[in-house]
Amino acid sequence: MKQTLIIANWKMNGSILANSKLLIAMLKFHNKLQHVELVICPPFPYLHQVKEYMVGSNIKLGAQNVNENNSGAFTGEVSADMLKEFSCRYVLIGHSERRALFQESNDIIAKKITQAMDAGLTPVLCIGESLEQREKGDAQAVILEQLSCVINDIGLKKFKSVVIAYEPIWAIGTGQTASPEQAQKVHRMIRQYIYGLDPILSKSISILYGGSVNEINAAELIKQKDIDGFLFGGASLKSDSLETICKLK
Ligand code: G2H
Repeated sequence: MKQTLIIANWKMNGSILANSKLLIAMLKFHNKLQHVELVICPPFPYLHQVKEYMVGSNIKLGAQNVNENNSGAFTGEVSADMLKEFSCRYVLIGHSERRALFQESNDIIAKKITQAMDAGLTPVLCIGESLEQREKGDAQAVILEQLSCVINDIGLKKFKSVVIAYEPIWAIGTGQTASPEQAQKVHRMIRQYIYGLDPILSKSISILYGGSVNEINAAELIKQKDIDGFLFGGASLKSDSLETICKLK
């Protein structure tokens, strides 16, 4: 049975005190989770704190970003090897906030994925369309372009270790979630595209949904055939919401 993957993206939130409270709450329920892999992606300065709390638990550590270079004069940046040294297993790559605010192109995203994989991290490739693109009927083309750029760059063999997170930009942090039907339609399209490249991979690859997921809408979303888990932000900062979502399956 494929594990449900639940990834908490804390974004640029938290403090040592707030994180402690959240982590203590998580440690109370983590061992009751079945068939769920829970991953916490804190801001870089808190990786060590989260790592210390997670010792002996099944909760995994992830990062929110990685640089596309190995090492060198890239002030303010963090390499994949550094993340690995801090016990990260996962790294988010190409989140829409990074694409929009930090001008990350599909080419840069492909390079980041290569760096992550070379260091032994599992990349979580974030893709999704804007409201304008959706309204113009371009959503499918945008999503397939985001996917194919990476696959063409890294090759299908490497792509087998990638997790996909579909996050429609219009649903991120807006409180406006895609309906279960809307999300399923896109997830199905993504899986069919992968099927065309590799039928076995289309079954094994995890396709997560993200965008204003909360403890209320998650119940219907997770019932959709092609939704394998969540990447979520706001609700991951509330221990009750996080626990409810983790226990849905
Ligand atoms: C989308 C999501 C986390 P939120 O960015 O990746 O955030 O759940 O707050 O919409």
